[in-house]
Amino acid sequence: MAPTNVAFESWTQNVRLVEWICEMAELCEPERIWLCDGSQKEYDQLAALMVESGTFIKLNDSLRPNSYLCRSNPDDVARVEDRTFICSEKKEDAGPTNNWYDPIDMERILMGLFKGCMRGRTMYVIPYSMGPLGSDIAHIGVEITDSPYVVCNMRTMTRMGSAVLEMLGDGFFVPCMHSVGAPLEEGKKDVPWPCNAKNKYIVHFPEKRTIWSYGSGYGGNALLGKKCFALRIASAMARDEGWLAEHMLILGITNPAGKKKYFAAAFPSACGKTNLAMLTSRLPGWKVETVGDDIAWMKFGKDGRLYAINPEAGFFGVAPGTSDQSNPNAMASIKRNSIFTNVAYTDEGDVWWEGMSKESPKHLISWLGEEWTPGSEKKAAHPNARFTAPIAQCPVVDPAYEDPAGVPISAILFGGRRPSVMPLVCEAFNWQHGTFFGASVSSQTTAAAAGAVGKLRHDPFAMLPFCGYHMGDYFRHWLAMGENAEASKLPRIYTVNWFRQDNEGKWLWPGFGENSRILKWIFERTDGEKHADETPIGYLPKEGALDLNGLSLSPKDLKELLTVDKKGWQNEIAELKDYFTLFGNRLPEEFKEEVRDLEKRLNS
Ligand code: SAT
Ligand code: MN
Repeated sequence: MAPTNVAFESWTQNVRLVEWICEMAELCEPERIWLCDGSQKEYDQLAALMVESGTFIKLNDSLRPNSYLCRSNPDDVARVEDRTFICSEKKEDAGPTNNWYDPIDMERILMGLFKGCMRGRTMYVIPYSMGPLGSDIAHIGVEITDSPYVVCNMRTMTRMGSAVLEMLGDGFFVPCMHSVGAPLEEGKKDVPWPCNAKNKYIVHFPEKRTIWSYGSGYGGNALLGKKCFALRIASAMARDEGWLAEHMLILGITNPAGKKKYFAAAFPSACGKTNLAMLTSRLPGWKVETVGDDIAWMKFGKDGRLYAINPEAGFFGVAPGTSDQSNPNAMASIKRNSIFTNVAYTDEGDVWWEGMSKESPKHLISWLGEEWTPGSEKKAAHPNARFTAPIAQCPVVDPAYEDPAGVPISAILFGGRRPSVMPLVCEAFNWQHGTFFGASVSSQTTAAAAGAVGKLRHDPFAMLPFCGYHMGDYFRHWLAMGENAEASKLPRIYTVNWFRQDNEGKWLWPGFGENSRILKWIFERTDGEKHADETPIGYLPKEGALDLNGLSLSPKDLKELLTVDKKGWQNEIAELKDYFTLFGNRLPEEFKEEVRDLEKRLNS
C-alpha cells in the first residue's frame, strides 16, 4: 500500500477509520497517503504546493495577505443537480424531487470509477467536525480526497484535524469519498484544475450515511461536509433522530435596549443569505451579528426552545455583487486568509469581480485566464465565483457562534427571488401554516447550479437540491417537530421577499441594509407587539408599523409590496395544487387543508 506521512497509530485509534482508509487506498491506488493534522503549517505547505503546480496564484501579500486565486476548469463551475443522486434502498424513499439510483447498481458504477482513480496523486484524509467540537448537535465526518484544493477549503469551512480525531475516539463518523477523477499518468504534467467534467457523480447513500463524489472539484460537489453531509445526509439523520438540518443562515439581532434574539432564514443558493446574515442595520441602535450564512442544525433544548448551531466554520460565499456598499462585513471577512475561485485578477495582484466597484479596473485577467478590459464581451468573474474565508474574520461574528449549546431561535424566515405576488413580509398564523409557507417557496434559479438562470421553480424550504429523502416525508417531519413541541416556545414563521419588481423590472425594495426594517418588525412581533393586520395569506405589517424612517419609498411602491394580490394568489394556489400532486399520498393532509383554507379566505 502507498506510504503515509505519519504512522496510522500515532494519528488515530479508530479501527474502522484505518480499515476504511486502507480499503480506499487499495481501490484508488494513490501514490502516497497524507493524514491531515489541520495545522496552519500543513495548510501553508499545501498552498505552496498548489502555487508550484499552477492551481493557486498567490495574491499580493501587502494587499491581501495569505490569500490565493484559483481558476477552475470552465466545465466545473457549480453544483450539478442532474448528476446528484440519492441511492436509498427503495426508490420511493428518495421521492419525486431527487434523482434516485439503485444502490447496488450505483456501487458497481462507483467501484469502476474509483478503481485506480488516484494513480500518480496523493490521497488526503481529512477528519472534520460539522459544528463546534463537543456540541451534542455536532457530528464528525472524514473526507478522503485527491484534491489539495479541497483540503485547504475544508480547513477553513470546517473544524478539521487532530482535535477532531481526539474527539472522535472510536466513535461514529460519516465516510465521504471524493476524487477529481483524473489519474495522473507517469511522467505527465498535471493541469491546474484536474477534473472529469463529462463524468460527474455526486452520490449519497442515506441509509448507510455515506457519500461518494467523483469528477468535480468545485464547491458543494467536492467540499463534502457542506451540502452532501450537512444537508443531504444530515437531513436523513435528523428525520430519524428528531432534529432539523436546514439550508438556513443564523443571525443575532439586538434592539436599542440591548435585547437580543436569533433568527434563522432559508433562501435558495445565491439569493442573499450571506448578505442578510451580516447585514449592516440602517436603523440606529439595531445590530445584526452572524452565526452562520448557509446551514443550520437545530434541536429542541431542555427548556423546550429550538436551538441552532452553524455546522460550518467558514463562508463559501458568492463573490459577484459583493462590495463595500452591499456587504461591507463580507468585504472585511475576506481581507486575508482567503481563497478566491473564478474571480478576476488585477494588475496589482489582487482580485476583482462584477459589482465590487462602480468602475472596473482598466485591465484584468478574467476567470478564464484571458485578457479583459472594460466593455469586454465576457464577464471578468464567473457569476458563481466564490470566496472561502473563516467566519472568525467577520467583524460582526456573533459571540455565541461557537457555543456548543447553539442559540435559541425566535423566528424562521423563508424566501426566494419572486418578482411578483409574494409580499415583502408576512407572518404565518401558526407552525402548521408556517410549514406550509416553507413548502410553498418558489424562486428564480441562479448560477449556483448548472443550468438556466432566472427560471421560476418550486424550491420547498430552499431544500430542493439538498433534501436527502422524500420531500413529502420531510414536510411531515417539519409538522411533527411542531406537534411535539410546546406551541408558545416554537419560533414564529415568516415569508419574506426582497426581489419584487414593477412592470418595468425595477426593484420595488432596496434590499441589503434596508432589510433591517423588516427584521425589526419581526423582532417586535416575536416580542408580543401587535402591529399587524390579519389577511387571507397571513399577518401583514399594519400601516405605519414598518419603520421606514429615512427611506425614500413611494407610498405606491409600499402598497404594492404589502397588498394581497388576489388574482396573483389565485394563480399561485392553482399552481401550488398542481405542484403538490407530485408528492402523491406522502403529501401531508395538513397541506391540503392549508390550501383549502387559503382559497376560502381569499374568496370570502
Ligand atoms: O453547493 S455550493 O456550496 O457550491 C453552492 C451553493 O449552492 O450554495
Ligand atoms: Mn447554500
